[in-house]
Amino acid sequence: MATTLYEFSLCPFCNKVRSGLEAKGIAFDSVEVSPRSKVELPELPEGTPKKVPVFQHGDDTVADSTAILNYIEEKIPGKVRFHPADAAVRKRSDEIEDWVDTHFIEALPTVIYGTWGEAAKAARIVATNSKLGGGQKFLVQMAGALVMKQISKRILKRNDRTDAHAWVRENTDQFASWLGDKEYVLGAEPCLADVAMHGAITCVKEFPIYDEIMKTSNVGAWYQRFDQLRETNRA
Ligand SMILES: N[C@@H](CCC(=O)N[C@@H](CS)C(=O)NCC(=O)O)C(=O)O
Repeated sequence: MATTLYEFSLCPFCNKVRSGLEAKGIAFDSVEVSPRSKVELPELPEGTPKKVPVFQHGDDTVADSTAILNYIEEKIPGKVRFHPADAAVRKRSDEIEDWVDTHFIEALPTVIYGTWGEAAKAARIVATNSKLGGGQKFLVQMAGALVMKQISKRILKRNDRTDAHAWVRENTDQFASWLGDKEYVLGAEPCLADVAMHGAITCVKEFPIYDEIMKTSNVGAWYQRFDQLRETNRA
């Protein structure tokens, strides 16, 4: 059965789904979507916003990273299960997954596009992954860096923040305090909250903030542990 993830390389929500699929050992095709036109997207259920990630499995088309991860868990569970059997633990896993979406990911654009160096790097990654010709690629890089830097500024202002890196470090410390000395955030087994946080961090792997996150000792060790699981099970 055809299984396809439609994504942007620098989208944390897409990286969440990718981390889940890889850790479960599910084979899938990846389609990089053009950021403006999004022409590559398949037909979406009525009323669904034209955003990535979109996941197709046979005749099913699912949008929204959380809905996709829940769909995969139920329909194609693969080698590891991420829904805790205990209802209270499951509820906490969903809460932390939601915190990753609304707090951790909210801050990420400011450390991907916040400085000229970061914005130029992000624009380069986007242009490299797109199917544009050389001249167009250059233009996209320049215009992209400019627009992205403005977006980053707006996010900082909206959240009453001035130091992007300190904000992400604070969020990382929050996750670190939930993790404590456990192997995964809610115990010995990984859950959807671990998948979400692993995906979000993977999104910034090419950027300076990644090393800062890895220096938060229990988070660094936890990230490597999940990465190992992903490498072992990857299809
Ligand atoms: N709640 C959605 C958010 C998805 C989302 O915001 N995707 C962004 C990329 S990171 C997007 O497609 N933006 C394009 C647009 O809004 O035009 C999820 O969890 O998947």
